[in-house]
Amino acid sequence: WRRTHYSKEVGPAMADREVVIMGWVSSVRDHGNISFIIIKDMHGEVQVTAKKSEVGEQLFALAKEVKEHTSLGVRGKVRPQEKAPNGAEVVPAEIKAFSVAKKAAPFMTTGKSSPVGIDTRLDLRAVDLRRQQLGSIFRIRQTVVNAIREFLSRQDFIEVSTPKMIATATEGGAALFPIFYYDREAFLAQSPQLYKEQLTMAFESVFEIGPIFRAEPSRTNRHLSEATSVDVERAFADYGDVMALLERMIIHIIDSVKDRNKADLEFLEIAMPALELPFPKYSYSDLIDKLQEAGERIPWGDDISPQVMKSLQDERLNGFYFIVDWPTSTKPFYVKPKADDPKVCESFDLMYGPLEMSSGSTRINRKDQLIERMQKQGLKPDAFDYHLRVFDFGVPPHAGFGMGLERLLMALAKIENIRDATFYPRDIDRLAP
Ligand code: ATP
Ligand code: AMO
Repeated sequence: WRRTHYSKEVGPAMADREVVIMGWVSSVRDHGNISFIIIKDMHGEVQVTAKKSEVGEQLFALAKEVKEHTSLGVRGKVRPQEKAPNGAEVVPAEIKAFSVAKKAAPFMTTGKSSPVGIDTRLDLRAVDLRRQQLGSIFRIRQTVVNAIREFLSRQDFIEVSTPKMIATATEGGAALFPIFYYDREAFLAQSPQLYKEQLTMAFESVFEIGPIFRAEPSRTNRHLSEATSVDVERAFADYGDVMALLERMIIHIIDSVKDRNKADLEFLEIAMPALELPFPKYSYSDLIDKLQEAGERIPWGDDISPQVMKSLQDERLNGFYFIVDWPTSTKPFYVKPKADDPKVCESFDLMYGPLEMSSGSTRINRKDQLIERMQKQGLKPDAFDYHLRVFDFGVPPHAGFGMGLERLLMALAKIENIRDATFYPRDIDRLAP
């Protein structure tokens, strides 16, 4: 027994051919003397039609016993059938159940939305992931990841892997997960920041797609304790250069999804946003003025939360846009203050509506300035000796950004809860499955 065909290959053109298909049962419709079994495989669906008068008592009895989620193989003949997916069905000659579903799943895996809460689904995530909606979301994710790799590789970026077990914090505010590292305390990396910066010395242009770990105590729909970050860093560039790179990368991603995920977009009933370059840019200070005019009591120097952004009813703020030139005090120590106005720094956030997608900046590349910024932020330069020592050997001027892959997927696929943009979400309440 070997699979001879996938569901998508079973069409009217295959009439009278014998096939062996394999997959899992997504639905069974029993109409007395005829039973329809819909089998799903990685490419789609195929209908197996067992009519008592055609297949004989024994096989018919077996077909009637098949339960949703059972994984099975069917050998049979293809017959054109307008009412079936792809316009053909398989009349079974033999059915082999590889693994019988023991009981009904606590939720449906057909249909667009699930009637049960997300926690019930996540408790049985692998079954939940059989839903077509999530199938579409993760096929879009696949395109996004491939498009990023293509786009950056074409411009001679080197894909790197940096340590996830590290000795010191990099992202000020975001809390660390401590771990045991032999006889010492260590941490899970909040971002590849310092390593990607160092690697510009050797390779000039680098990127990484990998996990970041953040002990986020809040229960929100946009934070994960383990997220996937797309980190990009480039030598001899400033924040203007990497903003231009980031927006072209977003365009390439969107074009790729439009091109490669037509059926998924149709199923999800969504369209990719229409974009024009360059994306709008608003300075932090201008936005604070606007927010204050709109009645928000937000002082200059505070971070801007999505809740606050929602109070700005400005349609130019619906799609992608940059907020640039943040107060130096709101950003980590490695971000370069502006030479003519050091209260603000050469930094940006890429937003999609009220949601932050990415942040980036021009970095400090002089050792004395970096030490000074560490001290101002209450960090001990000694703890960063492993990092600071490379600055004696010609670290180039450089700039980069980090983009949350799940955040981007939320925006593009219109996902309400970030947990559905990742396979096995981690949050303050969830460490399993
Ligand atoms: P019911 O239980 O609704 O009275 P039935 O026992 O009379 O149905 P059929 O009329 O053969 O059985 O088919 C039941 C349903 O399945 C009908 O809605 C019919 O349109 C549909 N149907 C019949 N044959 C096929 C087929 N080969 N592929 C898909 N759908 C089919
Ligand atoms: P920042 O801390 O802004 O910047 O993170 C970059 C992007 O990562 C995503 N992100 C998250 N997504 C889901 N859950 C989380 N808990 C989470 N935390 C962050 C967001 C965010 O915009 N080193 C800098 C980047 C740089 O300057 O290159 C950094 O980490 O989309």
